[in-house]
Amino acid sequence: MSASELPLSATAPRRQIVTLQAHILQQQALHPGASGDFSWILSALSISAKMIASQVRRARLEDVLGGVGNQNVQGEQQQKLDVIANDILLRTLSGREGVAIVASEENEEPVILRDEQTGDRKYCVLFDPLDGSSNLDVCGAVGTIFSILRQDRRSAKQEDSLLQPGTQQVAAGYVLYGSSTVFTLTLGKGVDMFVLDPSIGAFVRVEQQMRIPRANKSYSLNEGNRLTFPEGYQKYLHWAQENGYSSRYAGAMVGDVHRILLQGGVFMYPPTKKAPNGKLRLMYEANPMGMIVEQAGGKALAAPGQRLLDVPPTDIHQRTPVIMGSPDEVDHVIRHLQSG
Ligand code: AHM
Ligand code: MG
Repeated sequence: MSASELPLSATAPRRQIVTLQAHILQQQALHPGASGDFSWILSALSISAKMIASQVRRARLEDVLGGVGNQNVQGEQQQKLDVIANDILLRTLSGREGVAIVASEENEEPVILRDEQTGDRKYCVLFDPLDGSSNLDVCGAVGTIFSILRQDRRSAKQEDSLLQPGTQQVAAGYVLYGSSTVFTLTLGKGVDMFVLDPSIGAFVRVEQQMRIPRANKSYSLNEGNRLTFPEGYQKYLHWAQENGYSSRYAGAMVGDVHRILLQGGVFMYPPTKKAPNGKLRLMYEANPMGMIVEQAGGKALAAPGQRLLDVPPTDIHQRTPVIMGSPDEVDHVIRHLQSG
């Protein structure tokens, strides 16, 4: 049978099958001098994601839902799976030579893994092990968020090396444990998305160089706090409701920002009476998600004229207001804040 006689499906070019592992090796090949340290860190994050996904799926069967009875450093109730996910990430990352420091939303102090002051500069990995964990008890979306910085040897204390603005991130990403497990990654040159194929145990690339829609009439914030938002946000909500906007809020930033990346809209966590600086954490949530959104062509701000990635960190657990998403939708919010 000649090629012209084959059915179209047998000859038409199909999308290549590229796993996350292959993608990481392809990226490493673009840097011929690379030691491979960075690739090993990404592979630790991918293994952690598979382990956490499996724990999340089995949570009710294994009776690991609910709180552990402790509060974390943020004064919030720790869920059992917060602790399990944190432990998985600490254990996989601590085995990687390239990691100098890890910092977690769940730990008061960063963990210094390697203290050498000579040799190659290593990396710092910051993460929120299980974002939105209160959704677990109701099978709602939860996720892991991570940010990778280069160690800054000029800092007097090792842990001060973590206090770099979001513009210094060399990579960031999130894993969404939803109806499928999604791994979204930026290495500073666009955003790629992978979905876990449970039958082969590998993340397979489903999107390359993603672009966020320019606009979509959809906003995402906890409207229950509306009466304590600064006036500009209230004006925005009034305007949005008069103009036919929809409201969507998952209660997990990973779920909300994932939807906005694919369908457009704006995600916000404004200052409130209870949380005057906002609730979300700059280093573990705002910066990595902000980098993803910007790399996909969106905008990420803390306030009018204040790009999130430029906010100078003074404390690894500091909080910030967040406005991120489609460029036109973020502009609408900012316009109202400026007039507020
Ligand atoms: P967590 O990291 O302790 O789970 O909290 C962060 C989460 C975000 O994912 C989500 O957007 C927000 O907190 C929800 O908070 P609220 O219940 O105040 O709307
Ligand atoms: Mg969180």
